[in-house]
Amino acid sequence: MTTFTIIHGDDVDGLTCGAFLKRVKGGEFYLANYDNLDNALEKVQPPVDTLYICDLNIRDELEHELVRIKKFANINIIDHHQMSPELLKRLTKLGVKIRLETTDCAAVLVYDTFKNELGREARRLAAYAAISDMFEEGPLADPILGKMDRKFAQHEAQLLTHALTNDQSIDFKRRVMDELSKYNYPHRIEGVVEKAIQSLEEMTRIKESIPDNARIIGRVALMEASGDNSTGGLSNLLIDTLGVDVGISYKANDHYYNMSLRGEKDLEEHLGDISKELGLKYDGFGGGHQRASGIKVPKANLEAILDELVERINQ
Ligand SMILES: [Mn+2]
Repeated sequence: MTTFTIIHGDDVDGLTCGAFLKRVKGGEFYLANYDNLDNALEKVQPPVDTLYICDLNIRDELEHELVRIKKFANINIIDHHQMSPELLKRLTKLGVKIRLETTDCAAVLVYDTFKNELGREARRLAAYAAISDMFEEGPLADPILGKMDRKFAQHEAQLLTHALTNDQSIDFKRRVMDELSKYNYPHRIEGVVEKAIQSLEEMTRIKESIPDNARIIGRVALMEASGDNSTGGLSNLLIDTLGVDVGISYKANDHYYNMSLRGEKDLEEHLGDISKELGLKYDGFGGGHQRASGIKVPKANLEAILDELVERINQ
């Protein structure tokens, strides 16, 4: 069997999916993100006969690649991002095996799928992913965390979260995935503690820069991310620092802007749905969860989509 696995390589949830699949399936791993999933899928060629895709938003535009791959490989999708119901139906009919539950993080779903092979120790890693992805209340995550030393798990999880915020290099992400696949403790993975502290310091500096650089319009704050700063992190800090309901940050990348939207805990609007709709309307794409989503649009459309997002959320 030749297995190829594509995971969301940017965060703890995705890397934990990779760590689990490395243990139970082995094979080759591609650490992708929402932006380059199309490139990742193009890499899947014979003799690969089994493909796993985890923690990545499967968009309608990727369907043709899955149709191509299905001719020579079994496809398994384990995910917690919303997929359009029509696409879900078509892929299922094509024979793609899909486990999609939006109530838990992806690594908890992978854990649940392979728990017999993974063993009890894997629960600890599943907990890190749930904590880091903020899916602790998930119906599968909740009983896992219920028997755990909660603070111990939380601290280990957030060391990983912050270390990955600080270092998004492919070498570091692969190392984290490999060490997690050996069930190592995050604080024992070389560099994790130091990188986590650097990330806290960086977050502090960003918070200090927000009052002079953000625009507040009603319930929304907007700010451009600079340097290597992640847009998701900045959006959270906009809410944290300014007390708005929604933080939106954006960053130029070639001919596009990548945007991250984050919402406060009790937000009623569904940012993933709004992102999907407006992403398409402005010649890009978007999607995600209720309180955390992303959009990619051509550079020229930034102001227009920001205006409409602000208007939509403030209406
Ligand atoms: Mn996730």
